[in-house]
Amino acid sequence: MAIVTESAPAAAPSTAAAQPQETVDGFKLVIEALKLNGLDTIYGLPGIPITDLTRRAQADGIRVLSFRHEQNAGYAASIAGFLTQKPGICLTVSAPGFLNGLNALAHATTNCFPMILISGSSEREVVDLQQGDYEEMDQLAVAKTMCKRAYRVLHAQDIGIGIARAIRAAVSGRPGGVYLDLPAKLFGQVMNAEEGRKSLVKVIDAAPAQIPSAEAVKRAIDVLKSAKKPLIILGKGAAYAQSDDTIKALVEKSGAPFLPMSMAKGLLPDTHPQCAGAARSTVLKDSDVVLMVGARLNWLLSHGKGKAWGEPHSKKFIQIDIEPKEMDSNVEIVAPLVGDIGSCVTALLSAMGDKWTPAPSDWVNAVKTKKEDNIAKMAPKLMNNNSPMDYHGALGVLRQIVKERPDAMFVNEGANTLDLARGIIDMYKPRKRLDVGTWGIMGIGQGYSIAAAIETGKPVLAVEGDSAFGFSGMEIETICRYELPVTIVIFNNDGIYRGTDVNTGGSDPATTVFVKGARYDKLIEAFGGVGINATSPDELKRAVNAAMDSGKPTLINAVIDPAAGSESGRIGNLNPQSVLKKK
Ligand SMILES: Cc1ncc(C[n+]2csc(CCOP(=O)(O)OP(=O)(O)O)c2C)c(N)n1
Ligand SMILES: [Mg+2]
Repeated sequence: MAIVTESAPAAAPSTAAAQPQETVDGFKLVIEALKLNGLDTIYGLPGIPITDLTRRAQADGIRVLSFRHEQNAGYAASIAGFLTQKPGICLTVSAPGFLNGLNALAHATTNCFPMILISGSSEREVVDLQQGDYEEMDQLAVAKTMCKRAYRVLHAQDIGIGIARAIRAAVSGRPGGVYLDLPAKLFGQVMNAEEGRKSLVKVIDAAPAQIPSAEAVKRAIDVLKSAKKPLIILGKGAAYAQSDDTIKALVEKSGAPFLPMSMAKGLLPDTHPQCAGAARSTVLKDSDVVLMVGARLNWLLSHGKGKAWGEPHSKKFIQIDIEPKEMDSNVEIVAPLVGDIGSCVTALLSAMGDKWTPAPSDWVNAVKTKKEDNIAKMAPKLMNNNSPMDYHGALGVLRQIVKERPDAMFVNEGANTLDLARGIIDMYKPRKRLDVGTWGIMGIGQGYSIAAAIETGKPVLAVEGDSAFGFSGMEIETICRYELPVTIVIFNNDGIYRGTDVNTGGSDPATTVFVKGARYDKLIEAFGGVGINATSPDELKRAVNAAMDSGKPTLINAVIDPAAGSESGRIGNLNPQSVLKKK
């Protein structure tokens, strides 16, 4: 550790004065604690009291990505956590910067991504007496309800332990968001350098394996054995686990159809013969035993009950999750398998042995037939060259591009733009598809794209609705500034869901429509990026290929028919309906 060396002041007692004293300050201790734990990237936005922390971190070899809004830095940190299994670090200023980052902290917690939001904060004494300090807020109290854990460090000698606790809390068990409050005064505190060095903690085995009990494994195997129509559902927890080969081996040995949740697409290729993505409603309805791997029975799976699941039924659920409280959250889980996904899948696989009878062929074939029918029905729609484009024509060419570039990262947000892209674009490798996640949140586009480029070094293709893009659009400057290989395609249909709504009560535009014929491509030109307007699938294909070949920041305005979308994409049924009939 490099240390600040200062001569003792002239007025100090005579013997001590002769010796130069090595000291270290809070800034340095924070930086060294992060580095010691392999945390080498910060996504943040400078200002009082953390500007010097960003400068000194950069000088000390930490990559500091400086954003235009903390929310986007936070989303970047959250997805960095998902991709690396290390907590993504977001750094903000006090009160308003902290609040801007808080959305991402809650998002990380909900999505089970490890992330640490580090915010500077104002003078404790003044804040606690509510005396009106600069950016005064009791941030720790506010953060507590939004994350797994929240900590504050008051003394330089506790920085090492504070950061160690934050790391452990973020990645162990079910990963999530952690808040770390660092008051302004902490950064300037000094202590003896040697003691400072000793106070740092390298976290050993931050996310310890959690082995399922033999009894739980046997119970799961017995249920799985009884299945006539087994189904495996892979969630983004399975993708996070980085146990790709083991999961593949389990799926293949079982012979069962599998359904990937959105961010688990590509864990096994969507083109795998057992993939039932194109026969989703059939497998949910008709399966008799469902093995959930790192997926939750939340709204995205209709809570495991109702029409979508073919109720009334006698389906049995086996669930692999590291969080015991996840079990029975929505329906009875007859075989809970609590542990980390790698250990649970390994245990299941070995308990299946060498003589496992694969899923019955009448079930496998029924799913296959349904899937092939659906794929055949979709195929002609994807080949149209209409101008303006519809979703299928535009996604048809993007589907081919992703197939030809399976290593590229794919970021996706919007309503129709999200739902249709998820169904149409096949993924071929794990952790390539990054999207709106558990909340269906808009605004992850540019933050995710930046982190995806930084963490993987791969080109990024981001496909975003025009509304979705707007939530983080200013970060195209960040993308240009760091010269990241990001190609953004905006599906521009002039609005939220559609661009055709009319206000029936006055002369203002309808609430869901935007300026017609907007040229988003021109925005990026302001920052030296490449802007292209694409009006047909052919043009779109040429533009995306050129952009991805060049590696230059590019924004493509893809002109989509304003009438093409439907309300809320595929989840229009969630809009509340009044008992009063619509006139
Ligand atoms: C933070 C946040 N605010 C608002 C919403 C509600 N919402 C869902 S999708 C969407 C935008 C859909 O429009 P667009 O991105 O243009 O996609 P399109 O359906 O038009 O293709 C909005 C505002 C949300 N999901 N998240
Ligand atoms: Mg739109």
